[in-house]
Amino acid sequence: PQQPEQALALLGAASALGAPDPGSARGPSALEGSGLVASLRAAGRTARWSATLEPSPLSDTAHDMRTSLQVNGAFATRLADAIAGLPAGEFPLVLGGDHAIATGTWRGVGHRIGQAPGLIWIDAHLDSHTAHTTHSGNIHGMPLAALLGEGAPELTDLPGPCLDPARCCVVGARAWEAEEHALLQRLGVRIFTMDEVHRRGLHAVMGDALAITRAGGRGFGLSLDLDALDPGELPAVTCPEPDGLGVASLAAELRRLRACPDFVAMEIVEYRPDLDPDGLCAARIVKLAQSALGRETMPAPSADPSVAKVQ
Ligand code: EXY
Ligand code: MN
Ligand code: MN
Ligand code: MN
Repeated sequence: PQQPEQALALLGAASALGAPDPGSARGPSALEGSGLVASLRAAGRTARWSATLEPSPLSDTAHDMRTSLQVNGAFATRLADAIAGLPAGEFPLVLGGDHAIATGTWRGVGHRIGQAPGLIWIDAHLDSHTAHTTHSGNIHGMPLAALLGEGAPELTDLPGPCLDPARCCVVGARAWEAEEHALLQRLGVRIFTMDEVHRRGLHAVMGDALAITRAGGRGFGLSLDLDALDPGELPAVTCPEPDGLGVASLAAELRRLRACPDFVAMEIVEYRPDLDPDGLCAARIVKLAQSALGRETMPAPSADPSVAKVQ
């Protein structure tokens, strides 16, 4: 079945093992508690919360790099397997958790559809360091490099295909280091910086991003790092960067995905419920998910006169 008809399978990935702060580990339970499933059903979709993956308790203490790579890789492997194992007709919506979880999400999606998906990576950052180039030592700054086959075996030796750089792009980047930028340039990954978004407008940029990631019609996904949004509108993230995307303008662009039968999976990461006491960010996250995954309109009332009209 095509995207609008597929049932949504929501999968919590409750790991902050890749981040400098543990707060995003509570993202899945906060979003589940905010009524995300009910909101998606209200937008016309069949939806269920299928599971929440928790890191093993042994893995939540501070680590050296080797251990950090191991525990993040182990969690990503579990996530990839869980995604590959979802019923064939379902659309995975993965809720993080820090962005290191993407290391598993998109390998699992590739395993599931039998080939590498195209990927739109909406993020203030490039997330393309390796263990050798990172300045921070934080694994959530590495997932896109790992998905492209670059970096430590703990993050690259996972089930499912690596991504095709020609069908990947970053949208909204405004903070990066030279090494990771050079890596993406070498691989030919298109980077639509926040400057380019300001110059050309998000609609034109998203049009290009869709053309790149949908090439060949073999399936594409969206990885939404919430720190791509402007911190004035969505501050509850671990690595806020000024001058980001507007929630309303991104939501308008995400509605384009409703019409894409080759849209195969989505993830939303880096939410910090501990920084969102009034739930304002959660409500905006729900709106963004509804924009991407809602149905255009509720089914038209039956033309069959025998069907009672609901008043
Ligand atoms: N490039 C910086 C680092 O490697 O630590 C910042 C990465 C931020 C990662 C967040 C998930 O996008
Ligand atoms: Mn990110
Ligand atoms: Mn298989
Ligand atoms: Mn980011």
